[in-house]
Amino acid sequence: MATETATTTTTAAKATSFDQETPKAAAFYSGLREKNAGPLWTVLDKLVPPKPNPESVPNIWRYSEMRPSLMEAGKLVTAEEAERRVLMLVNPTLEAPYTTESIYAGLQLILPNETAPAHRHVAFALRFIIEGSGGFTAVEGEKMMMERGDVILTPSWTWHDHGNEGNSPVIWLDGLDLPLFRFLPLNFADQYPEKRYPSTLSTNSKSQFPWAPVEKRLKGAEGPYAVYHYVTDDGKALSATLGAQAERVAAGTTSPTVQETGSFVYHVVEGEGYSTILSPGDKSPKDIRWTGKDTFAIPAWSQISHTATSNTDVFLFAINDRPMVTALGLRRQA
Ligand code: GTQ
Repeated sequence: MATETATTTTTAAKATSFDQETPKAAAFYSGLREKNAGPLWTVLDKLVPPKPNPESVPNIWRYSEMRPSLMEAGKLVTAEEAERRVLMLVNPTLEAPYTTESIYAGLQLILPNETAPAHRHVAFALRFIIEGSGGFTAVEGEKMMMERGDVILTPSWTWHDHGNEGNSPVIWLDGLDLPLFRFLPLNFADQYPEKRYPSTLSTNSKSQFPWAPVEKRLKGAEGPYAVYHYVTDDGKALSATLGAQAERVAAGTTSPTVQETGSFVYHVVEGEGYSTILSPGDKSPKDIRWTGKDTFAIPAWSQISHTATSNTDVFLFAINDRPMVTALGLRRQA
């Protein structure tokens, strides 16, 4: 009790010293606003916090809820009209394009015979194919048929269009570094004059990472938990900004708790379970239950573990911001 009283007194005393209510202080602060200036001391603890303080919160977008909305979007607008028919996954405490502070994610739909016209932009994109066959993405002249579980890259400033030559909807998860361009407004984009950029079929593109070899690596790794970090041909992260990883959590087990200076957008490839997330803004951990094809966001510096409740192993895919965090010298792990 004594400690509590002391703390309260200290806080109150501290607040009083910045008191904006006194007419003199209020006049000073509003005078500063007119000069486009402000007193640092009223916000210093927020700007220079003792530990990372993301505003984003853990959130899940269940496929069972998102898929019907995608299908409705499919009736409302064509892929060509929309240019990209995407439902953005917007963090509840933020606005688009923030799925986390650093990662934008969305669910994109292409119906049979549609084309999402060719364009290019500085922003980097990676995609995880969720369902459908006969879909393709053409990247700078390389046409790649999309199969479930593929990761397909659209490097910065490469022409790309998407289409569907099959007879069922094709849906994938988009991951882009769009939030970066809110801080650095340096994104350029270009429309190609034709619907499609000329392309030829490629079956071994460096921009395409099929699921089978990744799954094989994860299954071949010892122990109940394994993580695979996607790398390009020359062993580098998938881009300068965003990267990707896949994980296996053995049936009935919980992965080790990790905490790092980066955020994630997870996608459940297979299995059922839950993630236990203690994000910096929360007092107690949250359990997020998931099943196949669900997508969930995890804020930076969260303590994270995954539990597989299915009687088969769980496979997870995740988009991370590790390349940009590392490049900026900000990478730390607890
Ligand atoms: O497929 O080019 O989700 O440009 C957002 C912006 C997808 C794309 C998105 C884009 C794309």
